[in-house]
Amino acid sequence: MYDTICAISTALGVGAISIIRVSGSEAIPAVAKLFDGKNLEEAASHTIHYGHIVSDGEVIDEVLVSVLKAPRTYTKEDIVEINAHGGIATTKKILETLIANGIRLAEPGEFTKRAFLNGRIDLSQAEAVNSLIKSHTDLERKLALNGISGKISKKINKVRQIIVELLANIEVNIDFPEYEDALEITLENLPPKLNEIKGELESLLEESKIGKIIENGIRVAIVGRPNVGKSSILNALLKENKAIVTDIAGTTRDIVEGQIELKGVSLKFIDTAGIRKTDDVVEKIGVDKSLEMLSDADLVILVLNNNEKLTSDDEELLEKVKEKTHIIFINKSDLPNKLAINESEVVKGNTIDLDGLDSLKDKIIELFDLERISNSNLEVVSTARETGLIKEALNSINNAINNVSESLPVDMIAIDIKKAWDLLGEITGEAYQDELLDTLFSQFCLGK
Ligand SMILES: Nc1nc2c(ncn2[C@@H]2O[C@H](COP(=O)(O)OP(=O)(O)O)[C@@H](O)[C@H]2O)c(=O)[nH]1
Ligand SMILES: [Mg+2]
Repeated sequence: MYDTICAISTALGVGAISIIRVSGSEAIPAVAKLFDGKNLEEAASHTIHYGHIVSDGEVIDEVLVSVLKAPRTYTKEDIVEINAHGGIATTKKILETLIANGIRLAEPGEFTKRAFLNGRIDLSQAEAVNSLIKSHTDLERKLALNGISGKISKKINKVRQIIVELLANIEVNIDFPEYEDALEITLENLPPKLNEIKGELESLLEESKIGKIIENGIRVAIVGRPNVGKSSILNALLKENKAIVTDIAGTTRDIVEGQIELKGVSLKFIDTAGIRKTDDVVEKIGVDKSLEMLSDADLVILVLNNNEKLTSDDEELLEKVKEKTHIIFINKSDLPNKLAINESEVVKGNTIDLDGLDSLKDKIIELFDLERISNSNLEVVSTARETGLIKEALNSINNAINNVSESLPVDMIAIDIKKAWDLLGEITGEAYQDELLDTLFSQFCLGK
């Protein structure tokens, strides 16, 4: 059905082994022509063979070749995988030889795209494959694996099933009014059914917050006036000297970042330049950048100095962080207290004897409910595409509910219900547009 494609499936660099993957009806004969071992065209499926890749009489490498025949393969097509010595030169040479022999270089994600188009996995599962490859934390890995196994698709399909049964009933009422066994859908019995669907969608969205946090991690901006100890706090949290610490105000001018895991969730800390009113052009750029980081962050840690009176810069910052999820950290608790503020929720500590840093982490765990996240079964929607579609479906169901209260005819109300059904179908790829596939798979690695 499709042409035969090839790509390097392992990362291109110095390593023990590289795998060059070929998929399509020409995969086996094409590699057989270049292989001096067993005649691959006669090899049984799911077998592996020792030999050399030879081109124009020249041995290119000593290899192991796997033969995987359709349909029990990743793409549901014939697949040949050449296990070559790693490194750039050999790997590229084998790929070039395949291309010279008429096999087309695959596009990013094209193998997985074929797995989808040939019906082996749905779109939600395909997306999870990409998430798995890109995962950094163990929770991300588990979340993605649940997606690949189809557990998320199953949840979506369950809601679609409820919707389609309702739609079928409405259709029967309209098309066969004389058919008396079918439950008549009326403005009276529609609301409970619509509310059931609404509830299912809302709980998918609620759970997806867990998925979003695991996939994206939490961006934490550490902000405050110069010299309050922001960089010292970053270093203490990361347990390394990443940011430069001096007693000269304005030392941090660029953004310094570092990542740790808390309850399995990735926290990205961003140390920022001290925020204060300044006429220095360069410092001003740093300050503006800090303000930008403050507004983009999922969490803001505002650092104050225990050893100084509150300044007008501090007061402005206290006002600014109110719009954000934030923690106030009063640093330099080892020095005499001169600071007076009437905020109830603060964490106090210092970076000299690392006091208060555990309380700071506990506060983050509490604010983002990380305990619940790390104990979740991780069978949740996580990608922005899927979440967006569920939100749209929920809007349609809410429209339908409004239309019931305005006593619109049932067949009019059915239009929105059908729309929700279609939107959920886009998640699994029941319905899709070519551009969607192009954008989605272009985010994949080459060779996957
Ligand atoms: N006594 C005391 N000094 C600190 C503490 N944290 C940082 N400092 C000092 O305060 C100065 C400014 O620290 P730095 O981390 O560069 O502050 P930043 O400008 O907010 O990034 C440095 O001399 C640090 O050694 C602390 O908890 N106690
Ligand atoms: Mg600093």
